[in-house]
Amino acid sequence: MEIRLWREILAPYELAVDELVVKFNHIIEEFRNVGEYSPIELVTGRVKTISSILEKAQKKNISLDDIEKEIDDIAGIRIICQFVEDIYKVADIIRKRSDMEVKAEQDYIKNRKNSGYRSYHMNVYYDVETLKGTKRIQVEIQIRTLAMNFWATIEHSLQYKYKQNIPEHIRERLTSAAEAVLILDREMSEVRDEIMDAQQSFTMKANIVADILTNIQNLYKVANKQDVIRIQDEFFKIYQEGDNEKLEKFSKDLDLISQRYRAQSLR
Ligand code: 0O2
Repeated sequence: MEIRLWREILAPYELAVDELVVKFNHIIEEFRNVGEYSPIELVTGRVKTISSILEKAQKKNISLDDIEKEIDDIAGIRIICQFVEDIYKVADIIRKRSDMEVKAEQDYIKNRKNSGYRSYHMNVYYDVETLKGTKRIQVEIQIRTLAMNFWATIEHSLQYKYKQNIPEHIRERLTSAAEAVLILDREMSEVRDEIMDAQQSFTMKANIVADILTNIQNLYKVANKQDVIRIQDEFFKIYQEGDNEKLEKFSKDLDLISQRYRAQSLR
């Protein structure tokens, strides 16, 4: 097949990956905007390279005409979570979406592969709009923890280096590293609530401070300058005390002051 034709075939896959990365990043933002912990830590996406598609087709005896039907990971999304529990929450979010239809799921966490590989895979259908109309794209979504991703990335590079024949002594090291990753994920889950609390209060504080600063900035346009400077000084004092409850109360009071000024300026 000509390179030009490959580009045409792969273009809708590029679009699907770009759109999905935006959508998953938006989920992170939605959680953080309401001061909630996001089960998604980060998202990446890629379209398989032509050489990698050809290699897989050859390995699995797939004819060029059947590539789009038979290779379901031409478009790939990787979702990285902090904790194993988050992976199942993300899978639930995906199942409930109306823009993705789940075709298959593989839980390589409960049933890890012989290599030691752990990850949750979801194969979904996703529609993209092109000049030729709607095109249904198969996308593979891999959901894993930061630790699982670390192991899989290194193992994948070694598989590539040794062309699937990793020497026995390295294989043994990888197996024990996989075991260490499993233990690390378990240990982290044990302190999950505490870590989540700390991260949530950090996000909440950041949101409150951002609200206060926006309010102060807007007050400069409508209120007496001396009053705003006084409010600003009060904010710095409370901020330095480091008491989140006081900061929250200050933010609520400031909301009321801002509303009053806004109402006055509309009269
Ligand atoms: P790439 O370069 O990541 O795209 P299979 O026939 O079992 O090898 P299949 O049927 O496509 O593969 O499905 P499977 O097993 O769910 O694997 C899909 C993808 O999961 C792989 O894509 C890898 O990204 C990842 N994966 C699966 N097993 C392993 C493993 O043992 N180690 C690592 N590091 N990753 C794995 P590709 O096409 O292999 O490669």
